[in-house]
Amino acid sequence: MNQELVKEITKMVIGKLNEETKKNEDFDHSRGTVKIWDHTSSEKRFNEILNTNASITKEDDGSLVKFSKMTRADGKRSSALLKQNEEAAALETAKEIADEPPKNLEGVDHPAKPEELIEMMKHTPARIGIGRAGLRPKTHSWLKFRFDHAAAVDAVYGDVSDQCLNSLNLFKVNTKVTDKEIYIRRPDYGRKLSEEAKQVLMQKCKKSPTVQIVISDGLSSKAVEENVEDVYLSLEQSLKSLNIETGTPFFIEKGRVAVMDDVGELLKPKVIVLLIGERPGLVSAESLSAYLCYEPRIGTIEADRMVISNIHKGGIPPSEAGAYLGTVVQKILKYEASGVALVEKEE
Ligand code: B12
Repeated sequence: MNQELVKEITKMVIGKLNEETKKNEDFDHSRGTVKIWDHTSSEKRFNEILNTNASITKEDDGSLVKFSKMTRADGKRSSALLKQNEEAAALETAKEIADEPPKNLEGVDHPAKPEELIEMMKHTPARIGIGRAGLRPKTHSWLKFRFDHAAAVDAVYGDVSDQCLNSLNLFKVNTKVTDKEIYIRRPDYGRKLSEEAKQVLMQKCKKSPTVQIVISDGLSSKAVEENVEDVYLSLEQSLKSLNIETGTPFFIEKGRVAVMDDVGELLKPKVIVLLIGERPGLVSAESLSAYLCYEPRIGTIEADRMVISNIHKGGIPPSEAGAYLGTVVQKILKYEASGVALVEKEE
């Protein structure tokens, strides 16, 4: 995203948050102050259904799945090209199917209460109101399910590209994990930096910064690829505008949340913000979380961490999340606490 745009959005969000803080001074705190984002991305789609499909009739043009034609310039199909093209075609077809808007009320042939069903569907991206064909799911929902499942597997097993890391000037260090299978079976290894990583961090990073930003692939490299640039740039901007100093950012490959304790022990920051890929679900495989902690050290308890989750284009918009995170850091610094301890001090 354009740097100027990130700056503008950050300014707007911080301004809005400050206004809301002022408004909230008279707020009934027994009702809680957590702001809930509108995280259902399906609303637009359902408004479209409501506007264009008031009669809710079954509409099936019966057309077959289309495969794009792929031939070499000379009209022949080499086996390598064939394989490559078939893979590309399969991916394209899968994408077409997954993106194809549903033709009727998600396949429910005779909904008893269509308005109520639409109302429910508006509130969740979950697979409700998808109908069935006899005992089985309909082809569209089955293919969409397979597509989303494959995206989740790819997100876990994929790697964050060097291009993505270079664009943010991040260098990479490792945990004690050697490969993805071990990463999945041994979360404890992902919570520890490798000996080499410790040396590199000691050489390259600023010591005792106020805020240390760390990025890790965690359980979704796709989440990092898709969102980290916007979150990172707006967070950086937000901290700058709040006059909060930051350390040297870096990327930890195959990390878990609690790896921040090792980083804290080594670099001694006041606050760590760890941007890490969330375990993918079947609604989104590209959701990023920000875990925060005041003075994380070996032995930090989970209750002292906090998380802002669901950062992606269908959830908390990445630029807004970055700006918001800056204000959370400000609060952590003010109370010198995070997690449950922060809530207790605030009361
Ligand atoms: C998996 C998961 C869990 C697992 C974690 C086990 C594991 N090893 O993975 C279990 C079942 C233990 C769990 C427990 C809880 N969870 Co949980 N969890 C998730 C989930 C589905 C994915 C998290 C993830 O991928 N993290 C990234 C990977 C790389 O992290 P990891 O290092 O492998 O595992 C660590 C984190 O998952 C972290 N963690 C997990 N949940 C929470 C919640 C909080 C508040 C914190 C600080 C940390 C934390 O603890 C793990 C061990 O260090 C998210 C949903 C989401 N959209 O993110 C909810 C989610 C993060 N959890 C949530 C909650 C509320 C909790 C609990 C407080 C529930 C409870 N009342 O007990 C506890 C707190 C646990 C803690 N560590 O303090 C909420 C947080 C809401 C918020 N913004 O504060 C989320 C967003 C779910 C939701 N939509 O409500 N959780």
